[in-house]
Amino acid sequence: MALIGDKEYFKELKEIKYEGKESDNPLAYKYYDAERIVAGKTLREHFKFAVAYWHSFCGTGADPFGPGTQIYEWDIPSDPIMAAKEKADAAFEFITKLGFDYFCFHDYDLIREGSSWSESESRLNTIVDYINQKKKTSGVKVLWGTANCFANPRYMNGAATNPDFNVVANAGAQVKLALDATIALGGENYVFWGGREGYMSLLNTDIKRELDHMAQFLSMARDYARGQGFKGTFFIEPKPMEPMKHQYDFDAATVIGFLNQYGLADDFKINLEFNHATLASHTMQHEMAVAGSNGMLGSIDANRGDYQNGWDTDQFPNNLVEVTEAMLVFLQYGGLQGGGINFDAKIRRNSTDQKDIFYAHIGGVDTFARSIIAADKIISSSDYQKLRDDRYHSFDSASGKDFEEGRLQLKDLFDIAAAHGEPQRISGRQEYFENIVNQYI
Ligand code: XUL
Ligand code: CO
Repeated sequence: MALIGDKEYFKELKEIKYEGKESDNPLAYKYYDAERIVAGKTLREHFKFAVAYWHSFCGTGADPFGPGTQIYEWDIPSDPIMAAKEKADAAFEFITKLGFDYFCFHDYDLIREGSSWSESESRLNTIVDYINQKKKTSGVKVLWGTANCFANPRYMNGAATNPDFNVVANAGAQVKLALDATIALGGENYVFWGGREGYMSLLNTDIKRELDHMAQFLSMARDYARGQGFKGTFFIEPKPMEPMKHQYDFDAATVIGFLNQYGLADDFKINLEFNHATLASHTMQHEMAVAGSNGMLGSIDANRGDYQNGWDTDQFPNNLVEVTEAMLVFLQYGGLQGGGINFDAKIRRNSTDQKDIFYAHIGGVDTFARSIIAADKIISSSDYQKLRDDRYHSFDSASGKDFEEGRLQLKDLFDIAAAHGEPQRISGRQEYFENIVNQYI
């Protein structure tokens, strides 16, 4: 694929191709053959892989103990428009070299925030026009857009849930512009991650009012976007904590309860992230099963946490057992509803070669490809599905079926129990299930 800008940023790298698992080339896909059909769809269609603009083109590796270590040529120009255009050139070069079809962005990943709403609006319009030209020539698309309503100090007490209405109004202004940009870029979805929607201390917080405000705000954003012709899905991205002590979108179950309570469930689904699931003391598989069984499995932010550290390390995924179990749930619920797999992941601070960001994405992509292939084989070739179904066999006929279909009363359970006596012990066979997963990886 031809490069779009005139300047080449990732000079050491060519397009990444599928070479198969026998290849020794570290800059090739070993499992991700985009056109391979698995469970009735190509891998490209299943995954809709996306690059996260913020990690790959903005985050330079800074942490609370020191500045960034990765120097981005495109961020150097002092003119914000020039810097944003160079960043877009670098981004499109990177995305097309990886063979990805999508990217995701926050508003001010695309261009630096202005000093007034009108300046920000005009900057966003300029970069949206520029990116739209690049989209046309490259075929790259927007999986989702979002607003960064957590970095600016004005949001220190929250955005939509801020106790000060003036801040809520500012968050509204920002989300309006981010929706405009997402719609203008043909974004397929729009995400709300409630970065500071929560509390640091309950002593100064009225939870009920804040939740009501959040629902009101989300309804207004939905109505505005629909009025502008946006047909995509809105996703809420759960996270239990960090930066706040407690965040309202704690986990999938909490978000589903909230969406149902406030009548938002028709327009909103869930964007789940591996490291957010583990921060909530869940597994990603758990979060996906909760969302999937409620028809809410919208999109995925792919990464992983660290097994010893508690925080959101956003490492690139490489755990085959974890991702294979997640892909079992993925296939069980028929994939994602409108979303895709966005690598919300960052290379480590000491990964400073240009190639590192390529190795990271290649590894993540191959982990997903290998895992879905394994999960599909587990479902189609092993006893897995039958073993699972058999555990519920007693509900398929007779009294069990009557129970499921609501034809029994509590007194009937008493009579059945009295007539049948103590049930036999039936093994859950967890270790057997675990061995099946390992066998097919
Ligand atoms: C933060 C996080 C965000 C969202 C988008 O933990 O995951 O990057 O995905 O705001
Ligand atoms: Co995320």
